[in-house]
Amino acid sequence: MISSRLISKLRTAESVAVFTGAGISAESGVPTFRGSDGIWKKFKPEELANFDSFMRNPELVWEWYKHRKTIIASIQPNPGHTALAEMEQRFRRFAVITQNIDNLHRRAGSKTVYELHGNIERNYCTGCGKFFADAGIMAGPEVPRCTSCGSIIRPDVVWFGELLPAVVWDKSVKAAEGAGIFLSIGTSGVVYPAASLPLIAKRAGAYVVEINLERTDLSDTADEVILGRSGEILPQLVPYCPQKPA
Ligand code: BV8
Ligand code: ZN
Repeated sequence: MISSRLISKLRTAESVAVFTGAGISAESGVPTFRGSDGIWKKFKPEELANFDSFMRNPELVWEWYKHRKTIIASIQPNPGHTALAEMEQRFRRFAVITQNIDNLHRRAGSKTVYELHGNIERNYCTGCGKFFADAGIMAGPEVPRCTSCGSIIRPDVVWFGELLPAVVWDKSVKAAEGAGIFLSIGTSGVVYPAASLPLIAKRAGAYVVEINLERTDLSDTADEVILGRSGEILPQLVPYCPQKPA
């Protein structure tokens, strides 16, 4: 049930920023990090998603990323991703800021997508920075090496202890600060600095709405919390958005 307050905000907003986490991709079949099906449950983030562990045990980390690449290559965006792509057409300014590395927002048709934590479909050499597409990586040896300099190749994702891409972060903060409505969708809000974006939006005057299966650390910041599946809730918002400009 969409509140009358949110309906009136959707009807009049000039700009919308959407912040997504693993939960929006759960209905596509991508396991979340901390939910009951969470992938972190089997491993601790420190063991897998940080540079030192990677250089110490590239076999284990590559096994995990190849497993995830295989899952992501076999799935489709869900109605939650598609609804956001449709909503982007209805507002003057609309940005998706995602923590996800699964590329599903772009595959659903979203144009302005800020990937805070990188993209699992990209890989680069730890020695010379050369980029490598997945095909060669998946078919090659357990730990892929650069064809130019022989160094180990890594996934183009942001690991714990690594800085987020500066330009992407700046654009995400600006989108949060300029938003009339800020939607926080499918995230437990425990990973920083990403999880500071809802508060940044709120302080700048946005109407903050959390859409999540359960309450989280962000719930108290939100003006409104809608509990449920994003794949069911987001399509319900589309009819209340401004009509597509002629
Ligand atoms: C940095 C890429 C600075 C890799 C990821 C102590 C306190 C505060 C911060 C820190 C601290 N110690 C360390 C830090 C910093 C650290 C951090 O925040 N740690 C946390 C764990 C405490 N952050 C960093 O290291 C960041 N860098 O700070 O650098 C710096 C400064 C100077 C010098 C050097 C560095 C980098 C963090 C990036 C880590 N990389 N991913 C990969 O994916 O393999 S994080 C990873 O977690 C993913 O990106 C994921 O998206 C993200 C957050 O998780 P969520 O998306 O929220 O997923 P989760 O499963 O947790 O929640 C899903 C939610 O969806 C649940 O609530 C569930 O109920 C809901 N849900 C499920 N299904 C549905 C649903 N909702 C709706 N519908 C459904 N169907
Ligand atoms: Zn190289």
